[in-house]
Amino acid sequence: MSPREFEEVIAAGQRVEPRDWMPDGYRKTLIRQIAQHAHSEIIGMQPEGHWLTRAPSLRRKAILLAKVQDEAGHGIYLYSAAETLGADRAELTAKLLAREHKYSSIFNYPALSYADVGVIGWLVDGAAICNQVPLCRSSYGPYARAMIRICKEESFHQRQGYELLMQMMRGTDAQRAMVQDAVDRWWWPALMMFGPPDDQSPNTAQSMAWGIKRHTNDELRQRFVDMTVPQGEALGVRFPDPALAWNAQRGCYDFTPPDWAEFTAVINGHGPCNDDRLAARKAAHEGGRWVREAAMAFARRSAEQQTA
Ligand code: BYC
Repeated sequence: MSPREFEEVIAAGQRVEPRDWMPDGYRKTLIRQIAQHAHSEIIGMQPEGHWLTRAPSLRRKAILLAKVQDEAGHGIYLYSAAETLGADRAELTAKLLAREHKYSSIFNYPALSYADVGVIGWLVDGAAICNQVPLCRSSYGPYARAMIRICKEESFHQRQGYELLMQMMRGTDAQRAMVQDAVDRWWWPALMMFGPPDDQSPNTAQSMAWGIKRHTNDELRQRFVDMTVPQGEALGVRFPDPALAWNAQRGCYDFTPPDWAEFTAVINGHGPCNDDRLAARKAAHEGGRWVREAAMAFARRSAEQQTA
C-alpha cells in the first residue's frame, strides 16, 4: 500500500491491515492506545480479583471468576493486536512496570465492599462498552476485530453487575446502603475513564482523522451519562451530582464534570492504589517467570526435534 492508498482506505472507512504501509505516527499512536488498553485489562483484574476468595455464594464466585478470566483474555488479544504492529509484548510489560506506560485511571481506586463488584460491572464495564463499541469500527483491522469479542463479553459483565445490584437493592437497608456508597465512590472515576475534556485532549483530533477513534472523549462521556442515569433510576440509587438533570433543549443530561486535577494526579501515578496495583503486577510477572522460561525451553526443544 502506498501513502496515497493509505489515505484512500482511511477516507473510505475501510481497514488497514498489518502488512499495509502506514505512517509512523499512526503505528505509534495505535501501539500507545492498544498497549494502554491491554495493560488496563490486566491491571483491571485486581480490584474485583480481590473479592474472589470472599464471594458471598458459590454462584457469585463462579460469575466473578469467569469475569476476571475474561479480562485476562482481553489483555491477551490486545497484546497480540499490538504485536501485529511490530511491538514486543515483553517490552510493553517492561514499560508498564517502569511506569513509562499508562493504564486506565479507574483501576487505581479500591474495591471496598462486595457492592463494588456490582458497581464495577455496571459502571466501569458500562463505560468500557460506550468507549469500545465504536472501536469495533476502528481503522486498524486487528484492533477492531479484537473489540467485537471484547464488547460481547463486556456486555455480559455489565449485566451481571446490574443483576447483582438489583438483588442487593431488594435486600436489607444495610445492603442498599452498601450499593449507594459504592455508586458515590465510583461515579466520578467512571466519568474520568473517557479521558480529558476535548479541549485538553492532545491526541483526539489526529486519532479521529486516522479513524482510530470514532468519537471524542466528551461525546462518549455524554453518551455514558445518558445511558446510565435511567438505569440508576430503575435501580433506585442516587448519583452524587446535584447538577445532574435532563436538559430538554439539548435532549441529554446536564452533569458536573469530574475533578480533572484528581484525574491528572491519578494518571501520573498518585491515585489511591497506583503503587499497590503496580507492585501486584510486578509480583505476578516475577512469579510467572518460570512458566515463560519453561514454555521457551519447550518451544526450543520442539524446534530442535523437528529439525533433527
Ligand atoms: N486513564 O489525548 P487523550 C476494562 C491519557 S479496561 C489513564 O484523550 P487518547 C475493564 C492518554 O493515554 C478498558 N490515562 O488520549 C477491565 C494520554 O496519555 P499519553 C480500558 C488516560 O488516547 C477490567 C493522555 O491521557 N479502556 O474495560 O486519544 C475490569 C491524553 O489523553 C485516560 C481503554 O483502554 C484514563 N482514563 O484517548 C473491568 C479504551 N484517559 O499516552 C473493565 C481504549 C486519557 O499521551 N483507549 N489518558 O501519555 C481509548 O479509547 C483512548 O486511549 C482514551 C484516551 C479515550 C482512554
